[in-house]
Amino acid sequence: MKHLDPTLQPVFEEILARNPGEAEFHQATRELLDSLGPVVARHPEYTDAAIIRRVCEPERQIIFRVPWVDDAGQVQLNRGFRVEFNSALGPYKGGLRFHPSVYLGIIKFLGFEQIFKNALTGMPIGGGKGGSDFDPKGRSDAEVMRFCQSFMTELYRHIGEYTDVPAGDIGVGGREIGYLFGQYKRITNRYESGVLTGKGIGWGGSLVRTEATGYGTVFFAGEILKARGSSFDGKTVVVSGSGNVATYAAEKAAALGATVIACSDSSGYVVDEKGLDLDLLKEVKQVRRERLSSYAEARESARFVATTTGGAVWDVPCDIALPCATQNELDGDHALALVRNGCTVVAEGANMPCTPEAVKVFAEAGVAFAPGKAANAGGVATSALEMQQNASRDSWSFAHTEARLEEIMVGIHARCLETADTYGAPGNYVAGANIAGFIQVADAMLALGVI
Ligand code: NDP
Ligand code: 2IT
Repeated sequence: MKHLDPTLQPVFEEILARNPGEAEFHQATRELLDSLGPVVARHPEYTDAAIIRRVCEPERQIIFRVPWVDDAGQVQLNRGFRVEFNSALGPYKGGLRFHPSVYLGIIKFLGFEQIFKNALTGMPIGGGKGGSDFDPKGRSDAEVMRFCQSFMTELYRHIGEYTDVPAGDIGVGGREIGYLFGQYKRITNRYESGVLTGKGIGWGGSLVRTEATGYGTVFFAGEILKARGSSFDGKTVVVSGSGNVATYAAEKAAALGATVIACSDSSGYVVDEKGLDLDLLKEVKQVRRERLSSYAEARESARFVATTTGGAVWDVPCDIALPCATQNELDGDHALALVRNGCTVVAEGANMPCTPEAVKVFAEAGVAFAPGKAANAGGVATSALEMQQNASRDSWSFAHTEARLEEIMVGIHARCLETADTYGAPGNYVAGANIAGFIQVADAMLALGVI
C-alpha cells in the first residue's frame, strides 16, 4: 500500500483507532484519502477546519432491535441500522440492505461512499445508509412483511422527507419498500411520499427508478467507450450478480448492441453464449425468486457453474466487465484473468466490488476503471428525481426521466475527467470521482461552520 500524504496519515490512523474491526469502512475511507493528497496541498483551509476528520465521522448512528414472529409462530430477532452520515448537501439519502452479512462496518462503508456519490449527482442530497442482518432468502411474503413492519416501527422516528430518505439496496426491492411505506404511513398518519424512494409506479414511484442503477452504469461505461472512439455495439459483456443492478445493466448493454454472455449469484454463474435471455432471467430471479441454476435448466444454450467449483464469472472472456453484486467480489486474481482475456473497460455497478489489488491491476494494465460512486450513481440520482416528482405532485414519462438520467451520467463522467485533469491525474476516474465529490461536500461543510 502506498504511503498517504503526511497530513492524511494521522487522519487514517485515527479512523482505524476509532472504528475497530470495521474492515470495509477502513477500505472505503482509505480509498478516498488515497486521492486527497493533491487536494490538501492546494486547500489548507480544509485541514484547518478538520473537514476530512469530520467527514469520516457519521453525524448519527442508530442501532436497534428488530423482533418479529415467523410463520411457525417463533420469535425471531434481528438488528437494524441507520447511519446518517452527512447532511451538508441535503437530507440523508441512501438505501437499506437486508443481508445476513450486514453489520455496522458495512453500513458505514456504504454510507460513506454515498456522501460523495450523492454529491457527484449534483442533486441536493446528503449521505446515509441502513439495513439489517435479516436474510430474506426462503422467507414468505408474510414473514418479510412482518419483519419490515417491525423494522419501520423503530426507523420511522428517525426519517422524513426533509430528514432522511431511505430506498432499496441488496435484499430490498419493490416488495420491501411497499411494506415499509405502508407501516410508515400507518404510524404517522401521513401520506408522505417523499420519505422513501423506489416506490411502486401506482403510489408515488418514478418510472425508470427500477432500471436506473444498471442503465446508469451502462451510460457511464458508454461515455468511457466513446472517449476511446468505441461503443457497446458488437462487444461482449459479463455482469456479476443477477439482481436489480445486474439485470438492468444487462438490459441496457444488450439494447446498445452488446452480447451479455454471463451473470452470477451467490450460488454460481451462468454462461450463455447466445446472450442472456433477460425475460427468463427476470422470471427466475424476480418472480420465482429461485437460484440461477434454474435459468440454465430452462435454456439449452446456457451452462451453470457452481461457486463450489472455485471458479468465478470473471473467468469468462469479455470486452467489458460490470461487477454488480457486492463488495470485494472481484479480487486481484480475477482482475488478472480479465486482463489476460482482453477486457478493456470495468465499471462498478455495485458498491466497492473491486478490491484495491484489482484496481491496481487494472491501472497497471491500462484498463479503464470506473468506481461505483461515479458509475452507479444513476440509482440514487433517479431517487432524487422521484423526490422531485413527489414534491411537485407530478409524474414524468419514461422517456423524459431516462433522458434526465442519461444527462446526469454524462455530466458525472465529464466532471470526473475534468477534475482528474485539474488535480494532475488525467484519465483517472477514481481520483476524479473522489476529488470532485469531496470538494463539493467540503465547501458546503466550510460554509455551514463547525456543526
Ligand atoms: P439485489 O438484492 O437485487 O441483487 C444482489 C445480487 O448480488 C444477487 O444476485 C445476489 O445473489 C448477489 N450477491 C449479493 N451478496 C452476495 C454475496 N455476498 N456473494 C455473492 N453474490 C452476492 O441487489 P442490487 O442489485 O440492488 O445491489 C447490487 C449491488 O449494487 C450492491 O453492491 C448495491 O449496494 C449496489 N447498488 C444498488 C443500487 C440500487 O439502486 N439497488 C444503487 C447503487 C448501487 P444472491 O441472490 O445469491 O444473494
Ligand atoms: O447504493 C446506492 O446508491 C443505492 N442503494 C440507492 C440509494 C437510493 O437512495 O436510491
